[in-house]
Amino acid sequence: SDTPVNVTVTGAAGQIGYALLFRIASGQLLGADTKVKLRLLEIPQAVRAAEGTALELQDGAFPLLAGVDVFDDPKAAFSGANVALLVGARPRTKGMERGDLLEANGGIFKPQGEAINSGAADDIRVLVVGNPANTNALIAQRNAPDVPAERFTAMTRLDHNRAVAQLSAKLGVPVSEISKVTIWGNHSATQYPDLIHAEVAGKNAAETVGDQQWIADEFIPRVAKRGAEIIEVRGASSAASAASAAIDHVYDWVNGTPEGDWTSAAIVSDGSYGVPAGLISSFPVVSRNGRWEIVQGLEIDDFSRSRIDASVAELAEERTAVERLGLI
Ligand code: NAX
Repeated sequence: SDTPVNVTVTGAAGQIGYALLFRIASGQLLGADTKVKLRLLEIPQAVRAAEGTALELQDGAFPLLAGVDVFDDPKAAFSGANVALLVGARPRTKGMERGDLLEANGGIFKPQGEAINSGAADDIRVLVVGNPANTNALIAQRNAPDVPAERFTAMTRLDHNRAVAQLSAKLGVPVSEISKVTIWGNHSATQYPDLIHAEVAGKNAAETVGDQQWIADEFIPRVAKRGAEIIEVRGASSAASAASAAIDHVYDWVNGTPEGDWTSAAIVSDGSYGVPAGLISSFPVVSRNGRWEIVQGLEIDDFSRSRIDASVAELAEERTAVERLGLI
């Protein structure tokens, strides 16, 4: 269509933003037929840097890029937004307790949820990347009561892609032959990367690996702590891989997931798999007709049950904490 889609990106001057914006402008977020208009939100101190990135976006001469605007006011930035990528967040600094972290992020995601509620387009889709992503998404969602709850999601696609890549390396098979991997729960160290239902060239992955010890003691912690490994080796946190996962998440949400496979996304629970309704938790999902659906009917063994429960318990604690802070 010729009408551009409005894509709002927060934290636009950050390192994920820098990797993300050029891929959006090139058409990889929504598809090669869709024009996009970028709306960048930054805090006042970083607006000038975002304006610099906007100049570079102009210099890309992207045929699909219909314009770039920079804002320091959430109300203006989310006005008319069709897609919102909430990347900017308050990082945990030394000596900061979890309660302080949730409170600081509440100060960001509550007003952003309100701004989305009052001014975004009717078809708004929100992906929260900024950590703690699941609970930041919950704060934004609960402060946007007029927007269908299913439009708020948090990113576990990077964890999903990491799990696929680790399995591919272990078995020496291309990533294209791996399907049905799942990330359950919170985007945190408690997440559960699940290979029980995964397939490698159509065969069960866990059986193909044939080494439960490797899955429990190497695969799961490696995926869950990959962010720390990247920081150690690269000297900075994951940025381009996170941007790439955000592109994958929104592309699949809008365009659908391939038949015979699923992916992972944190979406509002409907109570499936014993995850309390209303929590924003990662599930195995497919996208059909522009909506995420939880894959139903998977058998959950005892090992998986205890891992899922532990991560979901952490999400429930975070929800209680933000309730007590009056953020939701
Ligand atoms: P940076 O610190 O490079 O950039 C963050 C940007 O957000 C800064 O430019 C800052 O000025 C801006 N910002 C802060 N508050 C804002 C507000 N209220 N409105 C608009 N902009 C605001 O961080 P970066 O490496 O880009 O990471 C961004 C977030 O992604 C972090 O919270 C990080 O923890 C999270 N991540 C999430 C991942 C996931 O899988 N869900 C993986 C990668 C990443 O760690």
